[in-house]
Amino acid sequence: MMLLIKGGTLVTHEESRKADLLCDNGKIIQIGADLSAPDAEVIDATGKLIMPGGIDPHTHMQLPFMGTVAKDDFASGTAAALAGGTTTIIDFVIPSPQQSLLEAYQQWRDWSEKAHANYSFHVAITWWDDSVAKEMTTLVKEHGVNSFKHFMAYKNAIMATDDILVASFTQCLELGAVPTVHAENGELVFHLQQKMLQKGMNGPEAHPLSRPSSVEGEAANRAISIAKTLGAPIYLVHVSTEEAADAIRYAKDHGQTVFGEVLAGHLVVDDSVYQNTDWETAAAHVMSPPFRPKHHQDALWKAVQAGTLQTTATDHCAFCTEQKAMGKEDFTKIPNGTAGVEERLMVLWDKGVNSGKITANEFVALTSTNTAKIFNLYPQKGSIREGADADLVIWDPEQSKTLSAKSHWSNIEHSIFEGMTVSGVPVTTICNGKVAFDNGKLLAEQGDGQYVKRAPYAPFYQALEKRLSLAEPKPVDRN
Ligand code: DUC
Ligand code: ZN
Ligand code: ZN
Repeated sequence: MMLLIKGGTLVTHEESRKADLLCDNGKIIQIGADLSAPDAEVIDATGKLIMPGGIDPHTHMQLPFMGTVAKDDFASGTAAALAGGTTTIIDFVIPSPQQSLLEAYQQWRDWSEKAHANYSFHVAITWWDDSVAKEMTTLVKEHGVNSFKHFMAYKNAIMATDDILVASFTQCLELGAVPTVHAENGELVFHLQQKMLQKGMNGPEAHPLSRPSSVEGEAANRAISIAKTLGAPIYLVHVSTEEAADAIRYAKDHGQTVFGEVLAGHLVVDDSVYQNTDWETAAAHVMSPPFRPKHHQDALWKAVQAGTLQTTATDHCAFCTEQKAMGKEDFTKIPNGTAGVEERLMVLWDKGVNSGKITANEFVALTSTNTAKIFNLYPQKGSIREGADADLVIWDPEQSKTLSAKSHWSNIEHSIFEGMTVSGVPVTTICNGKVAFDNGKLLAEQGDGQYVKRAPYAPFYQALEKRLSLAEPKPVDRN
């Protein structure tokens, strides 16, 4: 059925203007003044903003992790996404060490069939041999994967050591895929965790002490240096410290292709949460990297404003109170993860746009367009133009809401944004040309979400190739 949205203001990463919008067959087919279509379902968007649906480049639905499985699966997690105006998530396939990448990818594709919203996958490189390189090629050429993830932390589990980073970044460069990193020095984390436990520090307050900002700074600098040496681009997920943001800014200033992502949580929550005298509340905030002392928030906002960090995400990885209790006697066993896929846009609008830190157009860039560009979904997604996918959010900048686990769609009993009142909320979310969420009601069905293939991103690879060929070493002619 056709969908006609009338009377609203279109807000994209480049402009804001009043226009009607007609969608059919999952696509935007016409944009203009006073459009009419007799058979269409009409939405009155007077006084509202119409923006590209959010794209969350970092979620973990149904992730098997630290001895349990994340509570939000692809059904509940994408329902929460739609409730918050996000129409596409990029989740992570994380093969166990020695597991075939293709086998793990197929497992995640099976799990994600029940998604209400669109989804795509990064694939993690957790081990290395020639078969991994071969399967990366198959994933890029046949399955629409154009990014690979490397955990520099989680020693004795999924940690990618330097030899793996070098081999995998080299293969990414060959394939035109983007290497991404979780930048924390896993050796230091392991060492500091043991030290904390030896001191009798076994509660959640020890978690941030085992992962200080220098642990992230070291790994960020190392990953960026490795990428620089190989001539590969690099994307740092969940940048949470001034040190890592500085490393990205320095590299960009020196001509390197580096991208940085920041989580809504890291922008607004600080490390005082780990001092909460209620164990469950403190443990509910255990995620990695941890929430940081407040001055990092200021540095992150400045990095967002300066363009050092281009994307916002959530790392949505929901563990309930019972699961968190696995670490009651030992903080290193608390499953790492928090939710946020529903709240990201509202938090960023309220703390970013309402406070004057960013414009509405920059909000669109940060929540949708930049991710679409980096991971090669643009302009199909992340834009409002004829021919683009009809993934949209209708936003009421005047409406307020108090965020709470009591009313969120995630399957867990706590929220890192508990009690925060935000102004500016999504009222209707349109996914693949259909109203998927409207005024508190989920209308999408399980399976409505579509798998989104992503081709390798030619433009920045072409630029890199040119740069690399200019820098080709030449032997000295001694004749
Ligand atoms: N950090 C988390 O908090 N959860 C999942 C994985 C990660 O890196
Ligand atoms: Zn991570
Ligand atoms: Zn993550």
